[in-house]
Amino acid sequence: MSAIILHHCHQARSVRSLWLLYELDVPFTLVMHDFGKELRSEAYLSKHPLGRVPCLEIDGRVLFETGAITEYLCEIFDSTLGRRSGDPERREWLQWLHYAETVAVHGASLTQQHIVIYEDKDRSQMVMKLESRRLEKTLEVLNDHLEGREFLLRDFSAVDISVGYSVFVAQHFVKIGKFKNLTAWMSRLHKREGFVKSLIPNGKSAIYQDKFYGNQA
Ligand SMILES: N[C@@H](CCC(=O)N[C@@H](CS)C(=O)NCC(=O)O)C(=O)O
Repeated sequence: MSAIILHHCHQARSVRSLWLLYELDVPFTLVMHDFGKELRSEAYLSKHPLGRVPCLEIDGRVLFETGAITEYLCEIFDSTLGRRSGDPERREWLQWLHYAETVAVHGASLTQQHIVIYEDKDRSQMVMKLESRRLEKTLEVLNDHLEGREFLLRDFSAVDISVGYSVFVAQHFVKIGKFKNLTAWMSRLHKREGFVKSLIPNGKSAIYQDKFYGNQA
């Protein structure tokens, strides 16, 4: 196995890959980037053509997309955090792995509206309202699923990492206090050393410095 390099921005989706690498307890090199122009450098674009994170260098090749990185890492390290083909939870593991992006796209849209767009006049009240509602609905589904459960599947797995990061972002835009199962699950996740370590700033600025509840219906 060749060296593993993870390209990461503080609080970005690459938290998922970082947290997973910590949980897998494998050696890797962390390359931190600022969220912004640094990702558009020629050097970085030669690795990730869209200039996004995460981007994983492994086996001398580049792999991007958090879902693919999660599947690949669980597979090559034969980890119990994954659910291999034949495992009764394989189907659900894949479902929640991809559901993490369903939650994340609403968070990304709200991040764009509240944080990336600087001028109030350029923001859309309609988009903010719609996206907040749609995000809240995705959280309600998780809250229902977590009734009577400690984790999304029979025990802690990589999908708790993937979805957990999405909910970390979501809570900057939606109050999650009313979702009792979800908040209890998030508290359990925050007790994991890998999650705590993956949220350490490491010299780069945070994307989420505020809560933005103002535009909820
Ligand atoms: N579906 C992709 C999304 C990657 C993505 O959009 N990452 C964001 C950070 S959360 C990014 O790098 N944005 C920088 C930009 O768009 O300039 C994944 O899961 O890896």
